[in-house]
Amino acid sequence: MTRAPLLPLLARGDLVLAAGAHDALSAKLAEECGFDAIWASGFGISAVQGVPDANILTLTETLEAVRRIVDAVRIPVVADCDNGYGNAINVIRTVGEFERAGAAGVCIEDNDFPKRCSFYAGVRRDLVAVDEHARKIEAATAARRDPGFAVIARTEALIAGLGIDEALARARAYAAAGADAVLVHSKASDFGELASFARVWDGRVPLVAVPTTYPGVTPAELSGAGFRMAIFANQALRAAIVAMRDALGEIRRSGQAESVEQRIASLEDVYALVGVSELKANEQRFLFTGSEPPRAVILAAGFEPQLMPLIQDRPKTMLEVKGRTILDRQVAALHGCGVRDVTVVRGYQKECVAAAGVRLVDNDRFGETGELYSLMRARDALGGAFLLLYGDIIFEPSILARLLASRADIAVVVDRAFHDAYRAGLAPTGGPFDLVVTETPPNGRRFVAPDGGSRILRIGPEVAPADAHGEFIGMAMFSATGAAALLRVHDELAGGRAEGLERASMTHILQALIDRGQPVSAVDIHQGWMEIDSFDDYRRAWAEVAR
Ligand code: SPV
Ligand code: MG
Repeated sequence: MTRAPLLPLLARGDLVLAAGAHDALSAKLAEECGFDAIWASGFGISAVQGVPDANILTLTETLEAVRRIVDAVRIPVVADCDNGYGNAINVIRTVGEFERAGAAGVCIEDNDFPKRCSFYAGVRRDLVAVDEHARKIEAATAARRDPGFAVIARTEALIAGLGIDEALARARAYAAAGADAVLVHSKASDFGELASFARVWDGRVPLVAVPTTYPGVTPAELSGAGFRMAIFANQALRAAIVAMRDALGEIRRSGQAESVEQRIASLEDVYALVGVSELKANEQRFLFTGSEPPRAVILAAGFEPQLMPLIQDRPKTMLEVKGRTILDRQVAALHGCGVRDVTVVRGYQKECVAAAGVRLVDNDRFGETGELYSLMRARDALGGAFLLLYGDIIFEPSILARLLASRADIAVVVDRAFHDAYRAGLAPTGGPFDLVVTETPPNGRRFVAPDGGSRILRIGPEVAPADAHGEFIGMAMFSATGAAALLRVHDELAGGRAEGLERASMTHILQALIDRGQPVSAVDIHQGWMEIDSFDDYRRAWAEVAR
């Protein structure tokens, strides 16, 4: 059975619009744009190999290209098989190969072997005798396994200057030999020649046109004249040439990619076209055994005016503490725990953010958005288990190791020292702090957390210090399930246009998860970390961090 048949479309009556494709990507774009079918163009497939359209490529090379196109789309693919790669005997193999490759049909033209592209001027142009081509068409119909596999006969009589009578005689002979449709090619600069042909055509099989040299013809004119399919054979290829030349020329002139950044496809666009999300899903399903390290996302986009002028020329994460930036310290700790896939979300003074081996993504709206928005800039890193780190904390690596050992779907590091300090009247000044209430409050001087960690009931700056059982330090881990829950709740809130979502903090989304019944567990620590929120913090960091 032909995978995506063309013949029912041709029988539909209205004009079938087919786009020429030269590879899988151009075919995907044509499908995305809503074309009914793909024309796997010999002209384009040759051009992308840098050779003329003159049977320079072999059957197998073209077949390979067609296979990739067929695999990339769901709509029917018509393979441009030039002259069938030889005589009727060669055609038998040609049809077998292209049918097995999943094409919806083949088009075989009456050019002699080797063919010359219809538009090349000043080249030899010989057609095979009408009877010989009719036998090739008959051989093609005899060779197909599925009667739904389309055999389109193409005559080059008008291209060769043989006139409408010859074109008509040939089209009739090919239809009589069993062709499902006849492509009448013309290189006239308007539709007049083909319209004249169509007027004398008896309509026994549908007609196909390739409006390359007469691009002004309208769909209504084509269908009014009796054409059932229009093939826009090479426009995508020509558009790509202009776009590539333009971008490359500009980059060569300016010496920077920035000059074209706004007019080229985003990387995300490319990822979507090539199915990166499917790749990730498959990795999750088939590769990860559960013991692979998670990815890490460091949020380092924000600007905090109270730290001026300390952060005048760099973001907080790039502040040095005893010769190493905070970011370097974090990345070293992550690497030390085997976490090598690290994404840093930068915003304020983004040009200054640098650390070996990290991937950088931008939140250029850092001034008006919150941590959640920053996190979503790294969305492609959230497809499986991931660690979240605020970019302004210094911590003992053992804390990271404890977090990584958690089996919870969502685990957040909670410093229980806050509770004791507050009780002792030593709670730090400043704030507001990201405080937490757990279901197992610390009880007196000694405390042992339940297996798997205490469940968190409330989290965020709204928790009053007097109620708090600890402080969230800005480190969390999400398993693949936890990450999926986070994205689900985010998308639900985004879909409902939740007010203030763009400004939401991490604790907002954690609380939203808790409110929806998602368990969030505490990994308890007792000190061992610092954040840099003020000059005092920075001074203390210098004083306390060992070299
Ligand atoms: C092709 O795209 O390869 C075609 C159409 O055969 S044309 O180039 O117009 O001949
Ligand atoms: Mg061709």
